Amino acid sequence: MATVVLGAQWGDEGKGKIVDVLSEGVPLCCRAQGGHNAGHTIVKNGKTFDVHILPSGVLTEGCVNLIGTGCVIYVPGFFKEMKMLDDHGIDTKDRILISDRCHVDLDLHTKVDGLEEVELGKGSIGTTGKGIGPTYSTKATRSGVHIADIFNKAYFDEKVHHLYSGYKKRYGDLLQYDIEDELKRFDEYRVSLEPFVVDQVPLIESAVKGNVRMLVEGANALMLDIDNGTYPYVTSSNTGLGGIFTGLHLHPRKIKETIGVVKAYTTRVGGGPFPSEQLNDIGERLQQIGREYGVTTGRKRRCGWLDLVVVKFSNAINWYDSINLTKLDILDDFDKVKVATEYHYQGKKLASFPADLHILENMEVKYETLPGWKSETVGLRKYEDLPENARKYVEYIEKFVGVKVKYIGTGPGRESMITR
Ligand code: 2SA
Ligand code: GDP
Ligand code: MG
Repeated sequence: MATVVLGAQWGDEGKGKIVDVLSEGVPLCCRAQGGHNAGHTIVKNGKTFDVHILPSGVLTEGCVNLIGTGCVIYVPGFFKEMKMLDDHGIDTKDRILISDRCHVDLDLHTKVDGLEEVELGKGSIGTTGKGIGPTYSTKATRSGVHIADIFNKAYFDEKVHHLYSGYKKRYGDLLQYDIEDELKRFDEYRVSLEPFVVDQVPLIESAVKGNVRMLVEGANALMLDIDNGTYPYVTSSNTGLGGIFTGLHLHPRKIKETIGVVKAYTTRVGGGPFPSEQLNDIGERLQQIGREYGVTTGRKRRCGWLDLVVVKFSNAINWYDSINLTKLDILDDFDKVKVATEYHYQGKKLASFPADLHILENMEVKYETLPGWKSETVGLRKYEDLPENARKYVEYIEKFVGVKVKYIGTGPGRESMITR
């Protein structure tokens, strides 16, 4: 039976932390989509670990971690993370698996990511620059390379040459890319990658049939979903529940629960609509107190009040059984806290989060104001110990979204968590 952890906003809700906590005693932790654009921070025994492509169950002894078929993988980045863990004395032997159907994110894709962003000019997406969009694009146009191809040198080299010549036609000298250098590196990866690569189909099939407990870690978040997010300001994979089934082929009835991770306020990194963004002192304070910087790029994250229209929308797609409300402690010092509850356009309340960017830009956001709690919640582990107004905030969210807030984060460390 699987527990699925999904981001409910624009990412960086704190999925890494809850996955780390829940992975204790779980034999298999999987990623189903995304690449090394993701940045999941785990704080364990006072040490901070940032993982990008590796699932966040990687610090848990005995937990096998699978990078599933729906993921794209930048091989040098994978080895960099493995080295980081090794440097910290984390034993990953026989605990890391890569599906042979994952697509390979090449340096070529990274270069193209940069060029595409330049082409978009003012309308650029604000990608992480990690080649994610181009890799999923070449997968969809059937010109990409997947992990299995690496092990057939002639075929792999030919496919990369084919990709390169296509891009060269488009970008000419702007594409500063050394194909021989990249192919040479893959001659080494052909050997070093081999022990990690598996056929995921029988693996998942036997795990499902054997009732093996599984934890699935969503990367990015629902509002960045290629189909349901704020298109085109999204990432290039299905970050919602749907991506789990294509990226991992789990049996839908074997999903025990879906946990939506919701930050107690909202952040977004990169371009695109953000209705509850606070381009003022409030936004600055959230950014600073919450230390809101991108884990992959170091960019400052945009900040605003919790947007419950967004959370309700993401719940309508992901069907959360419970919510993990994170970073409640970051609001400790605010006199009052606001939550966005309605969007109005041309005098009418909108029924849901709109697809139309023009409406998103021109609509009015209505807020509910709740009293702050003005006392420290950092490290609290019991719900009863939360100040009354903090509990009211939690219960307001619960009622509005119609989903139980089962876990509440009160600090970055795995121990700073209330479970109800
Ligand atoms: P991409 O690189 O093609 O996936 O970018 C497309 C959009 O998706 C956003 N995106 C993210 N948003 C939040 N967090 C992400 N991971 C890093 C983190 C981000 C970072 O954990 O902090 O370090 O900047 C992530 N990855 C992709 C991206 O900002 C674009 O809006
Ligand atoms: P992810 O991409 O969803 O895994 O989230 P990130 O790791 O990118 O960003 C979340 C940040 O918040 C990390 O630095 C976490 O250590 C931190 N964090 C997670 N939960 C809490 C919490 O409850 N309180 C505080 N103060 N920090 C938290
Ligand atoms: Mg992140």
